[in-house]
Amino acid sequence: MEINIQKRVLEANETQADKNRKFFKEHNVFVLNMMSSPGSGKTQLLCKSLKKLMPNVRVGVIVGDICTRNDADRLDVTGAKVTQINTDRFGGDCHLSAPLIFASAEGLGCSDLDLLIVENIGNLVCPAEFDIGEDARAVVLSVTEGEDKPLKYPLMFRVADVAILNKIDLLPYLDFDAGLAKDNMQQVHPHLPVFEVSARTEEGVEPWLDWLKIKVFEKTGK
Ligand SMILES: Nc1nc2c(ncn2[C@@H]2O[C@H](COP(=O)(O)OP(=O)(O)O)[C@@H](O)[C@H]2O)c(=O)[nH]1
Ligand SMILES: [Mg+2]
Repeated sequence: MEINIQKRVLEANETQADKNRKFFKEHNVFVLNMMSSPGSGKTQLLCKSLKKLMPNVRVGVIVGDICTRNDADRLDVTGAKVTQINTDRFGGDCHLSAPLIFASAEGLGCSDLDLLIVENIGNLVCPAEFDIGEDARAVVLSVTEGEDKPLKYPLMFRVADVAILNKIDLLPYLDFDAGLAKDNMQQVHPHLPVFEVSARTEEGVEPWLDWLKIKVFEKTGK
């Protein structure tokens, strides 16, 4: 007898994700799920973004890694409410699941937030399969990863609502073709908005934050 465990795991996750959506709606908070490979610059981009958003936009962050609270420590200095999830206790899961997000969001407290950002575990594969009840998904690709990654890992780019091409300050030193990377993203997801940024120099960060602020306003009216 064949037991489809993968299907059951995803169904259980989906049930909790629906509860999360209700919880986030009740608290009138917009939830962004940020995903990428390890090292593409999620935490760095968040550090820069939060400094610009706060205190006008009240932001909380749930950050996931298998081990360490390094990223929470980096994000703490922004003044945002931050909580770290480590999955090594749960077998080192490579993604954040809806039940984990619910427990963390309840612990963090959402009633005083406008925006909750989830920095997912670095991985271009599994996080794309797990709905956490978010309002939008952002994928970050950095210019050192290769233009072909959207074609190799299409689901991540298909489920994304926005893409960020990070580390553009390094373009002069690389053969990376930013136009081709963007074309590849839009080949798997037509009309996907793509923002070219450098979390190091902050070039392009404002247009990306304008996109985000509009999304927060559209849901919360704040
Ligand atoms: N040159 C450059 N380096 C960056 C940029 N963004 C992040 N980094 C560096 O890339 C490395 C990984 O960044 P991190 O934020 O930890 O990535 P994460 O694993 O996706 O959270 C760190 O050494 C950052 O300083 C950028 O825009 N330009
Ligand atoms: Mg990080």
